[in-house]
Amino acid sequence: MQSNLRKKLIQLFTEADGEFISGQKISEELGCSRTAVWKHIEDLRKSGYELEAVRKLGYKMKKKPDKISENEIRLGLKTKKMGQTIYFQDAVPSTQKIAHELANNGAEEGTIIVADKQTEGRGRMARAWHSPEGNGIWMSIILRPEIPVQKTPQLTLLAAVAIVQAIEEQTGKSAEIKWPNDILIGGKKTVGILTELQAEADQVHSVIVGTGINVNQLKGDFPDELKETATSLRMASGKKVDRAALIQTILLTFEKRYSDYIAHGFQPIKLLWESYALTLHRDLTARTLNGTFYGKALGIDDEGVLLLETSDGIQKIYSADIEISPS
Ligand code: BT5
Repeated sequence: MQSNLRKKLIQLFTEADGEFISGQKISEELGCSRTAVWKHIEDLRKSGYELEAVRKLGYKMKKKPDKISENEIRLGLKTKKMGQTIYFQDAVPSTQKIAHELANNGAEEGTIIVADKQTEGRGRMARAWHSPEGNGIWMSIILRPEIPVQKTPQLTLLAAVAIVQAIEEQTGKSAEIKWPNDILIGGKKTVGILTELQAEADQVHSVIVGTGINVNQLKGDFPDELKETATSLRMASGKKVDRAALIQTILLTFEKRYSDYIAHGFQPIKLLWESYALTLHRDLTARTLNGTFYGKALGIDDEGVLLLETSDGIQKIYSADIEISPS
């Protein structure tokens, strides 16, 4: 099927929101014969759409396939900038890697790279990120903020706030942020964020915010070493979540928080971040490249740096793995 006809047809069904559309109306909107409409419907069925046909009433869409594609992300996307350029692939080594290449070649701000599966998904410090097919959101967003290099870690906190808000909106589940880059539900890791830079000493060329979200996995889908520490939105909410719709919600909340940030700086993000933070006022261990520190988390400063009250005074933590002591 010509891809723009297919797009139009999916859009019609999406707008109809589960109601019937007559064959006549579809053929008028698509500008093709009723027989051609029937053929297009058959093609959609072959790609996993559940469509019901009833004489005199027409067709209705009962279910979309649980598959993400460029079209699924684009149709119904309400942003002005984020996700206006979409690179979607079924499988990639890492969306971060592709984002770096595209950013180098001048990709515009808001460009997103999404894959159904990553074969070399990565976390911080070259750790592996488990990214199986069909169940998660593995996405990188290219940003080009005009901010000093030392402020870029704030974007990790901004992304965390936007994702928590989108998760709440879409699933009704509240999630908590563990400084700096984890989102947990019920104490288990559901989302990881990896922020990388292309910059010179005094100039940021691009910031690439990678997000890995466990969406529809069940416990058995996680490898043994993650079974006790990780969870998915489906496991937490008891319901399957539409990944394309969640991507759209994330892009919209991200766009809102990002424009707050560009207009008013970090302060509004900091307030929101604190309201979702799991790490505040708790005793914790921070493992950094410069050593391990124990203390109580006092909060974050205006740059997004974690302030830890240790027995030797207040220690600024710029980057670390955090372990929260049982309260
Ligand atoms: C992170 O690193 O949490 C950042 C993860 C970012 C992944 C996204 S996916 C899209 C984009 N493309 C990429 O290649 N990466 C980004 P870190 O804080 O270092 O945590 C890594 C640790 O989390 C691992 O060592 C595991 O213990 C654990 N882990 C790995 N996969 C996981 C998963 N699917 N769910 C929960 N925990 C996981």
